[in-house]
Amino acid sequence: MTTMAPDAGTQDDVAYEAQFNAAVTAEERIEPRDWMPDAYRASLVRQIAQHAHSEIIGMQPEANWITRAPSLRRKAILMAKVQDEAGHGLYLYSAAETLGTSRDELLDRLHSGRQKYSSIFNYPTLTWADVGAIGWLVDGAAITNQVPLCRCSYGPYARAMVRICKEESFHQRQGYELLLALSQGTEAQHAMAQDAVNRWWWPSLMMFGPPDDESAHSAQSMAWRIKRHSNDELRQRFVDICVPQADSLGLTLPDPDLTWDEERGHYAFGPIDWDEFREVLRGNGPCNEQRINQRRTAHEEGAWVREAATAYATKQAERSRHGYRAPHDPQQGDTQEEDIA
Ligand code: FAQ
Repeated sequence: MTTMAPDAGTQDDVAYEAQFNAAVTAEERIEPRDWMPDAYRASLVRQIAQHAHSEIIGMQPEANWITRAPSLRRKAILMAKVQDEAGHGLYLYSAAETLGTSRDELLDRLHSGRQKYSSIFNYPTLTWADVGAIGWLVDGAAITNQVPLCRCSYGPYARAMVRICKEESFHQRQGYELLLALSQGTEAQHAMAQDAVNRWWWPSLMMFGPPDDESAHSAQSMAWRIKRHSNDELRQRFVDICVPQADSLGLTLPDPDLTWDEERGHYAFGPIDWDEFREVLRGNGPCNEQRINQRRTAHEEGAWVREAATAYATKQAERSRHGYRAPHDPQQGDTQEEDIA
């Protein structure tokens, strides 16, 4: 889409809104400098920021196991995965910044509890098998939810999602492979894998958000083509994918009501404990306090990095304004080598 934000008085908002709606209907991408309704901008900032917060808070449960990974190979894989999640946070905060909010402001909203992050990251990782269950189920749910976001109407978010989904796919596979190794291992390893799946299954279904009839944003987000499917549709898709995968893993899903519904062509599943979901969102999950405290501490302890990066950027900007690099002056320690280091 090419309609630029209007100069005052050139065209009224009604006409711009009509053009915006036509672009969305025609599956054109909305770009940062295009005109967009304030509510569209606000809803995108809300969703993208909460997604970014989920990625960086989501580093904590698995990072808990990096020092205790059972082999060098597992440790290298897990470190790469956790680093990817930091990267996803970075792409997403950058996408949110294109809508006119700063990363500082978004982090402030997270730290002060004004913005949410995914409920799933408020559960503890009790055993090594939890790393596998997170990869298989949590990343699996994330991919199911996020592949349609690659077609989101807002360009920067959609493009960020393409790369994120590729990486999530690797994450999901490593989790599946880890669980398979445990499931086919000793009796105790199999039991550990089963226990992890039992604990992560229901919270993974909650990741898709409240049921459609309680979802405040779905209808508008789908009309704007931010979301492409409802929460319940994606949840059902995830269940349908997981049932045969659990079978191949030699594990069971902790739901006695899970049965194939011939008529609908989907698996029927038991009731989700939405009271538990609401409690977690209110801050009363098993790890809410620990997660947010650790995040705030990490932010405070990283202040010196932000200050150094800002000082460096200011110095670089100063230099490029003057069009030259300062000559080597050992007294000032102002050398190119130091800059590179
Ligand atoms: N947890 O009206 P809806 C990952 C909130 S990334 C907490 O249905 P919407 C990668 C919702 O925000 C996981 N809050 O909302 C990874 C809203 O609150 P608000 C995150 C939730 O936006 C893997 C209110 O409830 N993924 O896992 C949850 O239409 C492994 C009403 O809900 C994304 O963020 C929840 N589960 O649909 C990282 C994907 N569900 O804003 C590390 C992008 C709902 O009014 C390790 N986001 N809420 O205060 C989305 O697709 C959507 O925003 C939904 C919610 C589907 C999450």
